Amino acid sequence: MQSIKTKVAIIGAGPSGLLLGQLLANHGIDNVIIERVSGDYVLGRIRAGILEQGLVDLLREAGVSKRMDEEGHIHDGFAISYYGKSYRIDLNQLTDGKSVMCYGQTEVTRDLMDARADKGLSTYYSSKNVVLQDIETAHPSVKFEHDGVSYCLECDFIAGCDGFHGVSRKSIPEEKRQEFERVYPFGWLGILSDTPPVADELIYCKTEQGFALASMRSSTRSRYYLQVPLTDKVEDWSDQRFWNELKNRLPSESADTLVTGPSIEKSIAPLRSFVCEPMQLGRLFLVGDSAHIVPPTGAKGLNLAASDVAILYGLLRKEYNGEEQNATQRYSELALTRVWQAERFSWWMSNMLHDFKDDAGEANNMDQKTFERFMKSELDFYLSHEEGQKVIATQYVGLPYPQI
Ligand code: FAS
Ligand code: PHB
Repeated sequence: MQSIKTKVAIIGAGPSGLLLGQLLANHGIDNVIIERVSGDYVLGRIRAGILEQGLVDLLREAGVSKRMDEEGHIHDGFAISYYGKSYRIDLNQLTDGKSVMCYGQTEVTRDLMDARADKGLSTYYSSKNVVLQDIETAHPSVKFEHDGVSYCLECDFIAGCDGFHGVSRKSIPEEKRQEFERVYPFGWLGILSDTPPVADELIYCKTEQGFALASMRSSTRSRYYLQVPLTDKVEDWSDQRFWNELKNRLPSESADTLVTGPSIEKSIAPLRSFVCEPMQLGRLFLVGDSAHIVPPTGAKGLNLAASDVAILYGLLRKEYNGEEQNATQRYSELALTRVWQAERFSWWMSNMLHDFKDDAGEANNMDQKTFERFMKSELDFYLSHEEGQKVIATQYVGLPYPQI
């Protein structure tokens, strides 16, 4: 067993782990990342596409924003198409000038990986049998295997950035954590294609046939989603079937101009709302998807991971600078307020924009068609009043990060 030491052990080299590692290293706080899969495998996952200003600012602070600023697209608004009638949510006008950045999570991750490699920081990809030890003591450690060698990484703190299926949350004994969950009775079938986006801004569509989203990665690469039953499999959906159904759900002026082409990625993601409380135990902190999951309807998943990183980074700095003893013990309480705000917004947007009338599951103890009518009226109210649109816009651009 080889013994190695660092200040902060980071489990997971997704956006949470890489961003935290970069910020800490820039501040002279040594850290090591342990990742279960290869870097290429991490980059192969197609996920988020919209960055809140908070995440944009963090990437700039981390010195990892050059390509984002060159290739990303600022979006001042987005559309909600409600049974074919389009409403533009003017983010700029409704939030005193705020906007969002359209730049894929894959690119954010690639930029962070390159920056970490440039700094020569330690990242153990393709690691096995990762075990967290002594998390409730002042000397936690992480056991893992890499390239056939067994290691024990001694550290001051462990940041569990290992996603929903990681080891960190499960390292908190069940009796010391509470889990809150809502699993949605449908999934999102996503397609990536090297075709020009159907519109300059995102279009969220609520239709009789179900939800659809028209998004993008660049002026030549599009990302589209369709609500599909949980029983559907990717192989049930040829590209042609996808494009035909997307045209059924897009507003007519977009359906008429949609440019189709071969999919370069196609997958179905289940939707869930999930929160683990607390987000820490002793010197283990749960960050990003290891602590919470949101349905992607509100574009909050990656952005919520970013605010967790900002909070933990700020508290670790205070503790290492000697500004506040045990500052990190405030992490969970500070993070959870914003987590629940994003969870509620994502749940609310999912309820309003998806079609529930045929789903077998019970929602709010009423039959689905009644629930569907309530949600249809809710969305109609918020779209047809500027105050209502302001409620949507204020949360879509991202609520403020807590003061550390
Ligand atoms: P991640 O899951 O990205 O990263 C965790 C890392 O930990 C992974 O690399 C994993 O391999 C590693 N790991 C796991 N177990 C480990 C172990 N035992 N030891 C070491 N490493 C381990 N968000 C949006 O905003 N918009 C979207 O459209 C969107 N679409 C999504 C689609 C899918 C299919 C999924 C799953 C998520 C989607 N999300 C979306 C949410 C997503 O972007 C997450 O919020 C984001 O990846 C969170 O980043 P991390 O917290 O770093 O977790
Ligand atoms: C995406 O581009 O992948 C995307 C954008 C906004 C969402 C969800 C996904 O709400």
